[in-house]
Amino acid sequence: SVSLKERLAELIPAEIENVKATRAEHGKKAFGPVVVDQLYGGMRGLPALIWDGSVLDAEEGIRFRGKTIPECQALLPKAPGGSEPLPEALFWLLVTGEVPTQEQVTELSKDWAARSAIPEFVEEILDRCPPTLHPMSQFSLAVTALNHDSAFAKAYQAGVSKKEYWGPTFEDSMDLIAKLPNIAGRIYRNVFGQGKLPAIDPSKDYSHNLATLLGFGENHGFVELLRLYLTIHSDHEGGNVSAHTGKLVGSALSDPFLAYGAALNGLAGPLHGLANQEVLIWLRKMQAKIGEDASDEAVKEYIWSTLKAGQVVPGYGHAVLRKTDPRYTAQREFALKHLPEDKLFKLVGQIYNLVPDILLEAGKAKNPWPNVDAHSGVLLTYYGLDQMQFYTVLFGVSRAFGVAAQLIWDRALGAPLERPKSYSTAAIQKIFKDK
Ligand code: FCX
Repeated sequence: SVSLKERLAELIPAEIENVKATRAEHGKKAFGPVVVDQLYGGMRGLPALIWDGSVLDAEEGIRFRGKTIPECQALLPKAPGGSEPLPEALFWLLVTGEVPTQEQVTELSKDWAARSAIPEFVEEILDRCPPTLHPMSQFSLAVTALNHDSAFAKAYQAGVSKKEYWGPTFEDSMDLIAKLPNIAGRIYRNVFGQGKLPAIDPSKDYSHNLATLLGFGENHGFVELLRLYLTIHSDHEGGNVSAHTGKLVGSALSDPFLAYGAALNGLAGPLHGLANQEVLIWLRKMQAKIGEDASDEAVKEYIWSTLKAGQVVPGYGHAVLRKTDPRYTAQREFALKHLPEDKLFKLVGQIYNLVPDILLEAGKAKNPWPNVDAHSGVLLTYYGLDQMQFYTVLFGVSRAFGVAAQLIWDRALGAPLERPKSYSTAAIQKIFKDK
C-alpha cells in the first residue's frame, strides 16, 4: 500500500504478539544491577524504556531501525535532483521498520502538505507574541494549542476503546508533523521580519516547503541541507530529554500535541537542543575576541577561558556517546562538499582538533568529542539563516518525527502510564545501614 496508515495496521498485530512473547519468555528476568549513583546521577545507563525506532551505541552512534546514517543516505528515496534522503522516508522507516518506495514517500509529502494549515487562532497567538519571546517558547505554545483539534482527545471523550487508541494518535501525529512548517515559518517571519508567509506547495517535498516558508525555497543547497538536517535530528533512541518527555507525557494519554509541546520545552534547554544556538553564540564571541583567523594557541586559550569560567563547551560531550557523533560527521561531509572554504566551517574544524585534548586534560567530561550541535549552526549560517535563536526550532521540527513515531507505537502496544519509584536520601541511608 502507498498509505502509511494501512501498512501500519498490517504490522501492529504481529508486533503485539512479538511483545507478548518477549514478555512471556523474559518478563521476570533481572536486567543488570542498579547502583545508588544512578538515582543521583540522572539515571545514566539505567535500562528503563522500550523504543524500536532507533538505538544509540556509545561507540558507533545512532542507527535508525538498524541502519546507520550513511546507510540511510544511500538507501532512502531522494527528491528529483537531490542527493540527501527525504525526511518523509526516514519517518516511514521509523514507523514501519521498512525502507519506503519513492511512491510511498511522495504520498507522505502530499498528505503532509494537505494537512499543513494551522487554525487561525494559533496564527493569532503567534502574531501576538512579542519578538523578544524566544522562538522555542512560541513554538511550544503553538504546538500545545493545536490540541484544540486533537482527534485523540476527541475520541477519548467519546469513549474510544483502548484497542483503537493508535488510530487517532496516528492522525494527530501526522497533523502535528504537517503543521510544523507553518508554525516555524510564521515564528521566523514574525521575529526576524522577513515578510509575508508564502503558501505550501502540494507538489513539493516537506523540506522544500519548509525552506520556502523560511524564504530559502530557491536555494537548492539550503533545501538539501534541510533534508539532511531533518533526517539526522529526528530520533536519538528513547532516553534523551525530548524523546523521553514526549513518551512520558503521552503515557498519561495526553494527546500528541500536548506530549510534543512538553518535549519541545525540554529540547529548549541549553544542555539539549538549545546547544546548537549556544555553539554559534560561542563561536561568534570567540571571533569577536580573538579575530577570524586566530592561531591554535589563541583558540586554545579561549576554550580554556570558557572552562575556567565554569561554563561548558557547547556542542561537545554526550550522556551516551563516547566517540564523534556520526551526525556531526554527516554535517562535516556536507560542508566539505558544499562550503569547503567557508571561514566559520574552518573554525569548527580547528576547534575539533583542539577541544577533545583540552576536555581530556580538564578531566571531567566522559566524552570529549563533538555532538550534532557543534556543526549544524555553521551550515545554516552559510546559507544566510544566521538568526541563531531560531536554530532549535529546526531541531524541534525534526524531533517531532521520532516522538510521533514513538507515540503511535506506544498507543498501539498499550504502553502503560509511566511511574518510576523515587526514594529519599534518608531511605537510601536506611536501606544500606548495615550492608
Ligand atoms: N564542556 C565542559 N564540561 C563538560 C562538557 C563540556 N562540553 N561535557 C561534560 N562536561 C562536564 C559536566 O558538566 C560534568 O561536570 P560536573 O561534574 O562539574 O557536573 C562532567 O563533565 C561529567 O559530565 P558527563 O558525565 O561527561 O556528561 P553528562 O552525561 O552529565 O552530560 C552533556 C552530557 C551533553 C549535558 C554535557 O556533555 C554537556 O553539557 N555538553 C555541552 C552542551 C551540549 O553540547 N549539549 C548537547 C547534547 C546533545 F547532542 C543534544 O542533546 O543536542
